[in-house]
Amino acid sequence: MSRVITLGAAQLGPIAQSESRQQVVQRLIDLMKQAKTMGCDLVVYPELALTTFFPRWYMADQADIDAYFERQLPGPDTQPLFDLAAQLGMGFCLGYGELAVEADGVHHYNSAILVDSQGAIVGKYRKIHLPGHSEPEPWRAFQHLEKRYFEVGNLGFPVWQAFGGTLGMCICNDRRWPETYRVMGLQGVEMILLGYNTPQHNPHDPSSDHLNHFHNHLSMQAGAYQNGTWVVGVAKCGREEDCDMIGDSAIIAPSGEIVAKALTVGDELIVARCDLDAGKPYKTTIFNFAAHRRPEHYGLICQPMGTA
Ligand code: ING
Repeated sequence: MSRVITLGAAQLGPIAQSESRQQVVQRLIDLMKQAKTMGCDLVVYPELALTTFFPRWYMADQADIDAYFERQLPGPDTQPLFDLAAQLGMGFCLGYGELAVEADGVHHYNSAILVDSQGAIVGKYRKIHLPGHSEPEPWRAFQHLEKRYFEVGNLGFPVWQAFGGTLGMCICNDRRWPETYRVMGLQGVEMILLGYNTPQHNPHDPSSDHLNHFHNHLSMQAGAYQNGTWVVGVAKCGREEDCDMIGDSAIIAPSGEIVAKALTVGDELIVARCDLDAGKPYKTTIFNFAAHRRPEHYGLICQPMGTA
Protein backbone atom coordinates (compact mmCIF):
# COMPACT_ATOMS: atom_id res chain seq x y z
CA MET A 1 0.00 0.00 0.00
CA SER A 2 1.45 3.38 -0.98
CA ARG A 3 2.21 5.80 1.83
CA VAL A 4 1.43 9.19 0.35
CA ILE A 5 1.19 12.41 2.36
CA THR A 6 -0.50 15.27 0.52
CA LEU A 7 1.61 18.03 1.99
CA GLY A 8 0.83 21.74 2.14
CA ALA A 9 3.66 24.21 2.73
CA ALA A 10 1.98 27.34 4.08
CA GLN A 11 4.35 30.22 3.45
CA LEU A 12 3.68 33.43 5.36
CA GLY A 13 4.30 36.96 4.18
CA PRO A 14 5.40 39.63 6.64
CA ILE A 15 3.94 39.72 10.15
CA ALA A 16 3.94 43.29 11.42
CA GLN A 17 5.01 43.96 14.99
CA SER A 18 1.56 45.49 15.51
CA GLU A 19 -0.27 42.41 14.25
CA SER A 20 -2.14 40.59 17.03
CA ARG A 21 -1.94 36.83 17.49
CA GLN A 22 -5.63 36.63 16.63
CA GLN A 23 -4.95 38.32 13.30
CA VAL A 24 -2.03 35.99 12.58
CA VAL A 25 -3.98 32.89 13.61
CA GLN A 26 -6.71 33.95 11.17
CA ARG A 27 -4.10 33.91 8.38
CA LEU A 28 -3.00 30.42 9.47
CA ILE A 29 -6.64 29.30 9.49
CA ASP A 30 -7.22 30.67 5.99
CA LEU A 31 -4.19 28.72 4.73
CA MET A 32 -5.36 25.55 6.53
CA LYS A 33 -8.80 25.82 4.93
CA GLN A 34 -7.17 26.26 1.54
CA ALA A 35 -5.01 23.20 2.28
CA LYS A 36 -8.14 21.21 3.01
CA THR A 37 -9.66 22.14 -0.34
CA MET A 38 -6.43 20.91 -1.95
CA GLY A 39 -6.74 17.56 -0.19
CA CYS A 40 -3.83 18.07 2.19
CA ASP A 41 -3.20 15.71 5.11
CA LEU A 42 -0.57 17.91 6.76
CA VAL A 43 0.20 21.64 6.58
CA VAL A 44 3.55 23.15 7.59
CA TYR A 45 3.96 26.72 8.86
CA PRO A 46 7.22 28.69 9.19
CA GLU A 47 9.55 29.30 12.12
CA LEU A 48 8.14 31.72 14.77
CA ALA A 49 4.88 31.76 12.80
CA LEU A 50 2.81 33.61 15.42
CA THR A 51 4.73 36.86 15.60
CA THR A 52 7.09 39.13 13.74
CA PHE A 53 10.73 37.97 13.80
CA PHE A 54 11.47 39.76 17.08
CA PRO A 55 15.21 38.83 17.38
CA ARG A 56 15.81 41.67 14.88
CA TRP A 57 15.42 44.11 17.78
CA TYR A 58 17.31 44.58 21.05
CA MET A 59 14.88 44.62 23.99
CA ALA A 60 16.17 45.31 27.50
CA ASP A 61 12.96 44.45 29.34
CA GLN A 62 12.33 40.70 29.74
CA ALA A 63 8.58 41.33 29.86
CA ASP A 64 8.77 42.85 26.37
CA ILE A 65 10.69 39.79 25.16
CA ASP A 66 8.38 37.31 26.87
CA ALA A 67 5.38 38.88 25.11
CA TYR A 68 6.59 37.11 21.94
CA PHE A 69 6.51 33.67 23.61
CA GLU A 70 3.75 31.09 24.18
CA ARG A 71 3.40 29.75 27.74
CA GLN A 72 1.14 26.97 26.52
CA LEU A 73 0.00 25.42 23.26
CA PRO A 74 -2.84 25.44 22.55
CA GLY A 75 -3.44 28.71 24.33
CA PRO A 76 -6.42 31.08 24.10
CA ASP A 77 -5.15 32.66 20.87
CA THR A 78 -4.12 29.42 19.16
CA GLN A 79 -7.01 27.18 20.29
CA PRO A 80 -9.05 28.06 17.15
CA LEU A 81 -6.27 26.67 14.96
CA PHE A 82 -6.14 23.40 16.92
CA ASP A 83 -9.93 23.16 16.86
CA LEU A 84 -10.11 23.63 13.10
CA ALA A 85 -7.32 21.09 12.54
CA ALA A 86 -9.19 18.46 14.55
CA GLN A 87 -12.44 19.33 12.78
CA LEU A 88 -10.80 19.01 9.35
CA GLY A 89 -8.69 15.98 10.29
CA MET A 90 -5.62 18.02 9.31
CA GLY A 91 -2.19 17.64 10.86
CA PHE A 92 0.11 20.62 11.15
CA CYS A 93 3.62 21.74 12.08
CA LEU A 94 3.97 25.14 13.77
CA GLY A 95 7.02 27.15 14.72
CA TYR A 96 6.73 29.37 17.82
CA GLY A 97 8.59 30.93 20.73
CA GLU A 98 8.33 28.52 23.67
CA LEU A 99 8.41 29.81 27.26
CA ALA A 100 8.83 26.71 29.41
CA VAL A 101 8.43 26.92 33.20
CA GLU A 102 10.44 24.00 34.59
CA ALA A 103 11.65 22.89 38.02
CA ASP A 104 14.94 24.77 37.55
CA GLY A 105 13.30 27.95 36.30
CA VAL A 106 12.00 29.59 33.14
CA HIS A 107 13.46 28.63 29.78
CA HIS A 108 13.03 30.16 26.33
CA TYR A 109 13.33 28.11 23.13
CA ASN A 110 12.77 28.59 19.42
CA SER A 111 10.48 25.59 19.02
CA ALA A 112 8.21 23.70 16.65
CA ILE A 113 5.44 21.18 17.27
CA LEU A 114 3.99 18.40 15.14
CA VAL A 115 0.23 17.93 15.62
CA ASP A 116 -1.62 14.87 14.30
CA SER A 117 -4.98 14.74 12.52
CA GLN A 118 -6.82 14.46 15.85
CA GLY A 119 -5.25 17.65 17.13
CA ALA A 120 -2.82 15.93 19.51
CA ILE A 121 0.78 17.18 19.81
CA VAL A 122 2.91 14.16 18.80
CA GLY A 123 6.29 15.85 18.81
CA LYS A 124 8.26 18.93 19.77
CA TYR A 125 11.64 20.20 18.60
CA ARG A 126 13.78 23.01 20.03
CA LYS A 127 16.18 24.80 17.69
CA ILE A 128 19.80 23.80 18.24
CA HIS A 129 21.78 25.91 15.76
CA LEU A 130 21.11 29.48 16.93
CA PRO A 131 22.68 32.00 14.51
CA GLY A 132 23.45 35.64 15.14
CA HIS A 133 24.82 37.16 18.35
CA SER A 134 23.97 37.57 22.06
CA GLU A 135 24.90 41.22 22.63
CA PRO A 136 23.39 44.10 20.63
CA GLU A 137 25.66 45.27 17.83
CA PRO A 138 24.71 48.86 16.94
CA TRP A 139 26.58 48.73 13.64
CA ARG A 140 23.99 46.35 12.21
CA ALA A 141 21.00 47.64 10.21
CA PHE A 142 19.01 45.09 12.19
CA GLN A 143 19.94 42.75 15.03
CA HIS A 144 19.87 38.97 15.00
CA LEU A 145 19.66 38.24 18.75
CA GLU A 146 18.61 34.59 18.71
CA LYS A 147 21.59 33.72 20.94
CA ARG A 148 20.26 36.24 23.47
CA TYR A 149 16.58 35.37 23.48
CA PHE A 150 16.71 31.56 23.09
CA GLU A 151 18.55 28.73 24.79
CA VAL A 152 20.08 25.99 22.65
CA GLY A 153 17.53 23.24 22.14
CA ASN A 154 17.83 20.30 24.56
CA LEU A 155 15.73 17.67 22.79
CA GLY A 156 18.19 16.57 20.11
CA PHE A 157 16.86 15.75 16.65
CA PRO A 158 14.13 13.18 17.36
CA VAL A 159 11.90 11.49 14.81
CA TRP A 160 8.31 10.34 15.27
CA GLN A 161 6.05 7.70 13.72
CA ALA A 162 3.20 9.78 12.30
CA PHE A 163 1.12 10.15 9.13
CA GLY A 164 2.17 6.65 8.09
CA GLY A 165 5.88 7.33 8.16
CA THR A 166 8.92 8.55 10.08
CA LEU A 167 8.92 12.34 10.40
CA GLY A 168 11.36 14.81 11.92
CA MET A 169 11.67 18.55 12.36
CA CYS A 170 14.34 21.21 12.43
CA ILE A 171 14.30 25.02 12.31
CA CYS A 172 15.87 27.57 9.99
CA ASN A 173 19.66 27.71 10.55
CA ASP A 174 19.59 23.98 11.42
CA ARG A 175 18.97 23.34 7.70
CA ARG A 176 22.46 24.64 6.82
CA TRP A 177 24.22 21.99 8.93
CA PRO A 178 24.64 18.48 7.48
CA GLU A 179 24.56 16.97 10.97
CA THR A 180 20.91 18.00 11.27
CA TYR A 181 19.83 15.74 8.40
CA ARG A 182 22.25 12.91 9.17
CA VAL A 183 21.22 12.53 12.81
CA MET A 184 17.63 12.10 11.60
CA GLY A 185 18.79 10.07 8.59
CA LEU A 186 20.44 7.59 10.95
CA GLN A 187 17.00 7.21 12.57
CA GLY A 188 15.38 6.44 9.22
CA VAL A 189 13.63 9.76 8.70
CA GLU A 190 11.40 9.92 5.61
CA MET A 191 10.21 13.54 5.79
CA ILE A 192 11.78 16.55 7.53
CA LEU A 193 9.61 19.60 8.22
CA LEU A 194 11.24 22.98 8.77
CA GLY A 195 10.38 26.67 8.79
CA TYR A 196 12.70 29.65 8.34
CA ASN A 197 13.00 33.43 8.65
CA THR A 198 15.98 34.33 6.46
CA PRO A 199 16.96 37.96 5.86
CA GLN A 200 18.05 38.67 2.31
CA HIS A 201 20.98 40.67 3.70
CA ASN A 202 23.47 39.09 6.07
CA PRO A 203 25.23 41.99 7.86
CA HIS A 204 27.97 39.65 9.07
CA ASP A 205 28.86 38.56 5.52
CA PRO A 206 27.16 40.63 2.78
CA SER A 207 29.48 39.04 0.19
CA SER A 208 27.17 36.07 -0.13
CA ASP A 209 23.87 37.96 -0.09
CA HIS A 210 23.48 37.31 -3.82
CA LEU A 211 23.77 33.57 -3.11
CA ASN A 212 21.19 33.53 -0.30
CA HIS A 213 18.46 31.89 -2.40
CA PHE A 214 20.92 29.37 -3.86
CA HIS A 215 22.31 28.44 -0.41
CA ASN A 216 18.80 28.05 0.94
CA HIS A 217 17.80 25.40 -1.59
CA LEU A 218 21.30 23.88 -1.82
CA SER A 219 21.27 23.06 1.90
CA MET A 220 17.83 21.46 1.83
CA GLN A 221 18.30 19.61 -1.47
CA ALA A 222 21.61 18.15 -0.31
CA GLY A 223 20.12 17.10 3.02
CA ALA A 224 17.21 15.42 1.26
CA TYR A 225 19.33 13.54 -1.28
CA GLN A 226 22.10 12.44 1.12
CA ASN A 227 19.58 10.96 3.55
CA GLY A 228 16.88 9.76 1.15
CA THR A 229 14.24 11.94 2.78
CA TRP A 230 11.63 14.51 1.81
CA VAL A 231 12.46 18.01 3.06
CA VAL A 232 9.81 20.72 3.37
CA GLY A 233 11.14 24.25 3.85
CA VAL A 234 8.58 26.97 4.63
CA ALA A 235 9.43 30.68 4.76
CA LYS A 236 8.14 33.66 6.62
CA CYS A 237 9.18 36.25 4.04
CA GLY A 238 8.74 39.55 2.31
CA ARG A 239 9.51 43.00 3.70
CA GLU A 240 8.81 42.57 7.41
CA GLU A 241 9.43 45.69 9.53
CA ASP A 242 11.89 47.07 6.92
CA CYS A 243 13.78 43.80 6.69
CA ASP A 244 13.55 41.86 3.43
CA MET A 245 13.36 38.11 3.98
CA ILE A 246 13.64 35.45 1.30
CA GLY A 247 10.71 33.26 0.28
CA ASP A 248 11.40 30.28 -1.97
CA SER A 249 9.44 27.86 0.19
CA ALA A 250 9.93 24.43 -1.32
CA ILE A 251 8.89 20.80 -1.16
CA ILE A 252 11.93 18.68 -1.99
CA ALA A 253 11.90 14.98 -2.90
CA PRO A 254 14.45 12.41 -1.65
CA SER A 255 16.08 12.71 -5.09
CA GLY A 256 16.92 16.30 -4.18
CA GLU A 257 14.52 17.62 -6.82
CA ILE A 258 12.30 20.57 -5.98
CA VAL A 259 8.75 19.37 -6.72
CA ALA A 260 6.96 22.56 -5.62
CA LYS A 261 8.19 26.09 -4.98
CA ALA A 262 6.51 29.29 -3.83
CA LEU A 263 6.33 32.08 -6.41
CA THR A 264 5.54 35.02 -4.14
CA VAL A 265 6.80 36.57 -0.93
CA GLY A 266 3.37 36.56 0.69
CA ASP A 267 0.94 34.09 2.20
CA GLU A 268 1.03 31.24 -0.29
CA LEU A 269 0.19 27.55 -0.12
CA ILE A 270 2.14 25.10 -2.24
CA VAL A 271 1.08 21.46 -2.37
CA ALA A 272 2.64 18.16 -3.39
CA ARG A 273 1.77 14.49 -3.09
CA CYS A 274 4.74 13.04 -1.23
CA ASP A 275 5.23 9.29 -1.57
CA LEU A 276 7.18 8.28 1.53
CA ASP A 277 8.53 5.25 -0.35
CA ALA A 278 10.35 7.57 -2.77
CA GLY A 279 13.30 7.55 -0.38
CA LYS A 280 13.68 3.78 -0.42
CA PRO A 281 15.87 3.56 -3.58
CA TYR A 282 18.38 5.92 -1.95
CA LYS A 283 18.30 4.37 1.52
CA THR A 284 18.75 0.85 0.11
CA THR A 285 21.44 1.53 -2.50
CA ILE A 286 23.71 4.55 -2.73
CA PHE A 287 22.98 5.72 0.87
CA ASN A 288 22.66 2.31 2.47
CA PHE A 289 24.42 3.40 5.69
CA ALA A 290 25.02 -0.17 6.94
CA ALA A 291 26.63 -1.26 3.66
CA HIS A 292 28.67 1.81 2.79
CA ARG A 293 29.04 4.26 5.67
CA ARG A 294 32.22 3.69 7.72
CA PRO A 295 32.42 6.16 10.65
CA GLU A 296 34.97 3.95 12.38
CA HIS A 297 37.38 4.80 9.53
CA TYR A 298 36.84 8.57 9.54
CA GLY A 299 39.79 9.09 11.86
CA LEU A 300 40.46 12.60 13.20
CA ILE A 301 37.95 14.15 10.86
CA CYS A 302 35.78 14.90 13.89
CA GLN A 303 38.54 16.88 15.67
CA PRO A 304 38.01 20.67 15.64
CA MET A 305 40.28 22.48 13.20
CA GLY A 306 43.86 22.92 14.38
CA THR A 307 43.76 20.38 17.19
CA ALA A 308 45.21 17.39 15.25
N1 ING B 1 17.92 32.82 10.00
C1 ING B 1 18.97 32.73 9.09
C2 ING B 1 19.16 31.34 8.47
O1 ING B 1 19.99 30.54 8.87
C3 ING B 1 21.16 33.45 8.41
C4 ING B 1 20.25 33.28 9.61
C5 ING B 1 20.81 34.32 7.39
C6 ING B 1 22.32 32.73 8.30
C7 ING B 1 21.62 34.47 6.26
C8 ING B 1 23.14 32.85 7.18
C9 ING B 1 22.80 33.73 6.17
O2 ING B 1 18.46 31.13 7.48
C10 ING B 1 17.59 32.07 11.08
N2 ING B 1 16.49 32.47 11.75
O3 ING B 1 18.23 31.08 11.44
